[in-house]
Amino acid sequence: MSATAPEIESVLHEERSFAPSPAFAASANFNGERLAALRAHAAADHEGFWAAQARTQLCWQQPFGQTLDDSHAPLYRWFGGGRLNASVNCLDRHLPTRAQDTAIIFERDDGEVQRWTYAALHEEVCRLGNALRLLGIGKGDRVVLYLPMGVQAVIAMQACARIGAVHSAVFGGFSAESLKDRIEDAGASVVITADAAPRGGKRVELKATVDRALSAGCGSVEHVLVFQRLDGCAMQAGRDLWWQTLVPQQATHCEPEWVESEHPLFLLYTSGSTGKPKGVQHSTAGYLLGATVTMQWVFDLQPGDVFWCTADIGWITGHSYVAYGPLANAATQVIFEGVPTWPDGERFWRMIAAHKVSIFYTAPTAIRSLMRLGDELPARHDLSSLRLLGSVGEPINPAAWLWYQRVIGGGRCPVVDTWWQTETGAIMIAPVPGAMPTKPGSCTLPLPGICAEIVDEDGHPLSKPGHGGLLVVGKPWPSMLSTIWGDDARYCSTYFGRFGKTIYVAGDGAQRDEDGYFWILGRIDDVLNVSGHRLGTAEVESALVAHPRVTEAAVVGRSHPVKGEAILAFVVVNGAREAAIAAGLAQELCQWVATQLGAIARPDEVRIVEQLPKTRSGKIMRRLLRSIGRGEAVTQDVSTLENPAIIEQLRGEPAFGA
Ligand code: 6R9
Repeated sequence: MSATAPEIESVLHEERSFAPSPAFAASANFNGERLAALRAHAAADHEGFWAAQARTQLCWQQPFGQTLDDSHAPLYRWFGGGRLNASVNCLDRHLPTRAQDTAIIFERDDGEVQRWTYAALHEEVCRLGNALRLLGIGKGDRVVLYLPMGVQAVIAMQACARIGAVHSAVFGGFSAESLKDRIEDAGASVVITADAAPRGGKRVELKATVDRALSAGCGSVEHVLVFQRLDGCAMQAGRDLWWQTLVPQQATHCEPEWVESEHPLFLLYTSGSTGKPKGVQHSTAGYLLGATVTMQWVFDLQPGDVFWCTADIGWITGHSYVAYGPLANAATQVIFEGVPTWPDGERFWRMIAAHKVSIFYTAPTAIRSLMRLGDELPARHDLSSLRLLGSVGEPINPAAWLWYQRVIGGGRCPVVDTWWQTETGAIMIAPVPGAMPTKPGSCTLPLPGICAEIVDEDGHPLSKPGHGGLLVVGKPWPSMLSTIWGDDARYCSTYFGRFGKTIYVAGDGAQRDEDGYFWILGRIDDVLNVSGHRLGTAEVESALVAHPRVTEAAVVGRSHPVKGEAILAFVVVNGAREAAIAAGLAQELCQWVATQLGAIARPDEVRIVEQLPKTRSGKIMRRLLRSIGRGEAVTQDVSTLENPAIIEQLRGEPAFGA
């Protein structure tokens, strides 16, 4: 593996560093000293550290005996002998002191606001738990959730956890075909859905999609429970039941099912670099521990905070930082049904002001799309309740980070860039904000008890700053996936097949700077090799979006007879697209990147397009772009594409640029 070209280091090594403001640091959960003590404990005694966290942060029906069983590594087993219930940890344990505290402030698409106390949430979870038991669901049975973003999704997850059932949430934007594959792989006996959902003023059909999935297979499904959110839908007698009929009839006491630590809490399907989506399986104890402690470490959660994570419940971020983490900590959180740009681009800012949100966690794609609307929109709202901002899901370019910090955070809120994955269960590399400086574009340092490292192609640690390599985790951690549902062999080969059974390979490239801070370069398959130089697509994209005319960019490699790989960039510009093309902006951008990063990074081609192809979770579909760039047929599953019509434009444009 060659070192990163020296020209690139200047951009990767952002010079700017932001210490927490004295006001933030003064009242933060962690100062430098406390964090150092935590790190020292974890470094000296990895298992003892996690055992202490598990004892103090979770409530157990039966304490665990063995902290970590590694006798079947990499099938690690945490907290053996212990028994607990996730829903008791998220609800019951708060009732003696916090029953009337607000758990959820739910804002619907149309602006209506509902408030749920911990007592009310507990009641509804118990009722639904009893309803599911009535339908024959018990410990270990799988329940697929195909629900809109909302309180019912959280209630459904908590109810499954309460009775020991394994939920598997499928994002509402997935097609009937994708839904069917997931239901079948999980062998689910019940599907919980809604008739339809409003989103950005439009209507999203859900039950009709479930009907199509079930008519194509899914023999395991016995019942479909339907929450009526809008005006109803067709129901199949004997199979389909209304939530509003069945659930209110149930008792508000529901005896929790005490489960072993490793009992699966949920499955979440995620796409890998090959083949069909994998059912990532998470445990009850270890997963819940990760979601619980990271709320305190990374989000500095404190009494009185109003936390808002904008992720949909269909993604891992919506599991750890909507359904479990905030509730396990007795927090008050905002849940939003709609989209950031409807009815206008002020929706997020208006909501932060209205609900006095103090901790806000969103994705770079949302930040960039709101940034392009201008500073005046957020300026119209009182954002002074904010004290911390978070980012997740993809590398955040320094320009977006700085805008977020300055315009949304008013310069006083730390920005925590959080690196983690569906598989890791909880945040892994991120600042502990009161205790250390942040740098725009860096997720900073691994959290205590997380042994993230960077290694070369042979697995040797890369200790020198500025050398790109593979991001790995050298020791197991509690919230790691237990396995891939029904496929231990695939689990072992996907994550532990490269450097032996103790090294988890994340699939991302990264490098460290002089302070040891981590800079994520993107997925390994997104790292380009141009003339023997390693170039992260993120670096080139960051350079492109630093140009005043560019609002978004996606970079892919395509094979080149001399250089090995050449760079193809797709960009979205502000202002009229046609005029930009006519004015030669594509050529200008090629030169711009060369100036910013060095000649080696000069794109061979820049295509100015109206939109980038994205999944509904906002991730750019790079594999699709690569196929297009190479002129190959599009063979990828495009069912999650938000804007399928864009393919023609991406493919059909004549070449511009150098
Ligand atoms: C939580 C989540 C995981 C992949 C991961 C990486 C990218 C996530 C990031 C980031 C740079 C960050 N990613 N957070 N890259 N900086 N702060 O998004 O899980 O959907 O499984 O995606 O997302 O490439 O490998 P998931």
